Amino acid sequence: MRRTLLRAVLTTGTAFVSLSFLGNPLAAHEYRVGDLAIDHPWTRAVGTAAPTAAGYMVIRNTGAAPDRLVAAETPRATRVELHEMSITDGIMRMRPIAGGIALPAGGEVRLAPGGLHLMLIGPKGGFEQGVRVPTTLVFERAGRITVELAVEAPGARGTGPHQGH
Ligand SMILES: [Cu+2]
Repeated sequence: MRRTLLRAVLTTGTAFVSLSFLGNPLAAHEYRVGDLAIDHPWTRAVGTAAPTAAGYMVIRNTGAAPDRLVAAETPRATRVELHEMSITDGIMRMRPIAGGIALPAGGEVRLAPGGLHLMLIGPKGGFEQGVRVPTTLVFERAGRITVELAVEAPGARGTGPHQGH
């Protein structure tokens, strides 16, 4: 009886893992490290000649202390910078954020098109829609975690705040 139950649990676990890899790349995926929850990291498909690609996600700090995203890296790009977009004299520009991206205690920070983002400089080999790009995030307090950026369509704008939950 107990053995059967254990087998059922194991089978269910295996099925879940398989689905998360074979399933819709648009499906939400979430990671936790320390007090941080990282929701649906994603990027857009780019060709092999693309000079850059951008990474987006929502980071929730469920803890009582502020944290900070200080760096990111991936084997699939030459380097990763943390960028913000701003409109100066009617022109949209992006620039590296000095000191990283602040994550206030109890707050939610959205990296999204038109705002904060990871800038992957020199993506290697292009990103094909449907694959995933492993990317390591480095936080001041919570430490490091490797997430997978889901590669979405070239024109993807991202999902709404709670779509897919
Ligand atoms: Cu940028």
